[in-house]
Amino acid sequence: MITVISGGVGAARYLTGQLLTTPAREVTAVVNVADDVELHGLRISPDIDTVIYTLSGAVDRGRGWGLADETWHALTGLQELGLDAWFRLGDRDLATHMFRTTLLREGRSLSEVTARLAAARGLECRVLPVSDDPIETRVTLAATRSEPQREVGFQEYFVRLGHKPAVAGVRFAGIDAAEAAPGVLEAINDADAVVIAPSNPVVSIGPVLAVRGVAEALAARRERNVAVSPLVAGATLKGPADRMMRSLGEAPSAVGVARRYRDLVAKLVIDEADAGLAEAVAATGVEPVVAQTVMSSPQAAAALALTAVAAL
Ligand code: FO1
Repeated sequence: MITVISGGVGAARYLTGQLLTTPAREVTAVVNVADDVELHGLRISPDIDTVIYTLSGAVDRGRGWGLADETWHALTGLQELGLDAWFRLGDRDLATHMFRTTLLREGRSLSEVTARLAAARGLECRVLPVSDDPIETRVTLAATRSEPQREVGFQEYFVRLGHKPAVAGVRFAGIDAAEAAPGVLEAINDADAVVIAPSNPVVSIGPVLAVRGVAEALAARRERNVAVSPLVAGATLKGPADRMMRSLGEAPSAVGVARRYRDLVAKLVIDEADAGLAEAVAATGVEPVVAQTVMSSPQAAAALALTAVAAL
C-alpha cells in the first residue's frame, strides 16, 4: 500500500508514474484542498481535479490542469456580461464544479463527492481530500512602492497576479478547526510507503501537513516515508515554490526542502543536477537519493516512483 501526499500538477504527474508501477487499488492520494476557491457560486477544487483529470487521461497535457479539448463558451458569456472572469473555467470543467457544488449543498462531504468524481472517470486508486473542512491559503503580498502590504486568496495571487508579487507570508485560514477527512490518517498509518510528491512545499504540501494529526502520523513512521524534491538546481520547473521559499527565508533548493521535511521523512530524492547538494542534504538528517526527477514522460515518472519507493 502506497500513500502519496499530493498537491496539483507535479503530484499528478508523479502519481501517473506510481500507477504504472503499483496496482491502482494499492495507491491512495491525499490531496491538498487549500487552493480551493468559490467563484460564480461554484466550489472549485483545483488540486483534486488536476489529480483526477490527469490520472484518467482527460487532462489538458499542455496546461497540466483542466480538460483537454475544452471549449470556453460560458467563460466568454461571463466576460460579455462585464465580469472580470480571470480564472479560466472550461465548459466541461464547469460540469465538475456544478456537480461538486450541488452535492455539497445537499449535505454530502467533499470526500464523498471526490470519490464519485474519481469513480465516474474510471479511477481505481483512492483520491482523498486531506480534509472535508474548509481550509484557505491566504497570501500576504509584500509592500511595494505603490501599495502597502496586503493579503489575497491563493488563486488571486497565483492566477490573477501570475504569482509575480513578492510574498511576505502565507497562512492557512480554517486550519485550526480542520480535521483529517475519513481514511486520511489510516492511509498514512497503514501504508508500506508514504511518498511526499514533488509539489510546492509551502502552499501544496504545507496545508496537508498542517491538518491536525497528519504531521504527527508521518513523524511516527518516518523511516518508511520518502519525499521527492520539487526543486531542481535551485528552481521549480513550474510555479513559484523557489521564490516563495526564498522570500520566507528558506533555502530555495533541495536543502531547503530537506529542512522542511526532516522530521517526517527518512529519505529525499534529489535530482542528478543537485548531486553536489547531497552532503548538505545529509547534514539535515535526511538521506539523499540522487536520481533523474524531471518527469518528461509517464515512463520517467514511473522510474522516479520506482526509485522513491525502492529507497525505503
Ligand atoms: N491556472 C492558471 O494558471 N490559470 C487559470 O485560469 C486556471 C484555471 C483553473 C481552473 C480549474 C482548475 O482545476 C485549475 C485551474 N488552474 C488555473 C490551475 C490552478 O490554479 C493551479 O494549478 C493550482 O491551484 C496550483 O496547485
